[in-house]
Amino acid sequence: NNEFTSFKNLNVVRILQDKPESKAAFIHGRFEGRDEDAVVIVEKTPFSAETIQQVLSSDTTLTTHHINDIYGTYSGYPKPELNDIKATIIFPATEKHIIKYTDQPIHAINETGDDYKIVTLPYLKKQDFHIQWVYNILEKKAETERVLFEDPDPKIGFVLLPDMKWDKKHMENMYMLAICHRRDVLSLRDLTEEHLPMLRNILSKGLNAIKEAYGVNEDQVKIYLHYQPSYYHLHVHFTHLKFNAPGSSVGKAYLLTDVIDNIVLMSNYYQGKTLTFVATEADPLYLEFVKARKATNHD
Ligand code: M7G
Repeated sequence: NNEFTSFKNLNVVRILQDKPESKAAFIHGRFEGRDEDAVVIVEKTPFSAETIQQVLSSDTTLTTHHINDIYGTYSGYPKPELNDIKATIIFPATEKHIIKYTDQPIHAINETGDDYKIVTLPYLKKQDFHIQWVYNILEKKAETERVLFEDPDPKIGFVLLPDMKWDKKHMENMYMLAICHRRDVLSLRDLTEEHLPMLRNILSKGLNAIKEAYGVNEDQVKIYLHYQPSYYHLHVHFTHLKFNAPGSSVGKAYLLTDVIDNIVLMSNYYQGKTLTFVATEADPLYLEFVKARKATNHD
């Protein structure tokens, strides 16, 4: 069983990353009596219109840090139920998960179309990327009640549901995920004009569903693909424009509208284009590139 009701018996092995700016911590832990590793992510949740009034009430006690003229700073202790955190538990976690969440030096890699064929694709083929969770969603074995919209067409259809990064409480961090039904598209690199109907379908029906359900207008949604993704089954991220989601930055996020335009102009654009991605030093794909670059330098 991998559902937990508390952090009872969790021993912290190592803090993988502590990110004060996003008020989050990433922990490698082990549950007593269990052999496998766990990755635990804890984040302080944002304020919302409903909770702010309760936080700013007589139930919140204050202790003073400093007072100088008209300026005062305090620590505040609201009622425990207002101090909720968002916790993500990955259990059992693989070595890859631990690497993914460990703070490390990062490097940019310029992957040409040939690099993809010679280095990346062979590496992907020998990996197990743990996309069972994706198939569980597509086959309605998990998160069924969370699905917001589905187009069941096997060629151009997709499932739209909240990303696990979103708590669904705060519209301004809205984060939805569209997962296509096709299983033969690994990533952005595979896309050609053959996929245009699917991409346009995801764009228009995804935006519609989000507008209807959450009242977020299409000009307030950022829609993009990641390269490299963590999971090699094509999916599209829909986030609130105001939200600086992790991984929404240049060098990782490719706007869906740009992707469609580029393919319209040139069907094999993404097979030829040099794509720059950022990898951590311990990422096995980064190590494959180091090896490959060394080999060509010695030729
Ligand atoms: P990605 O671009 O492959 O990788 O996106 P990233 O994690 O580097 O962004 C995969 C997306 O799927 C991420 O935004 C994850 O938060 C999300 N995700 C991962 N898992 C395992 C789940 C899950 O089990 N359920 C849902 N709903 N989302 C998930």
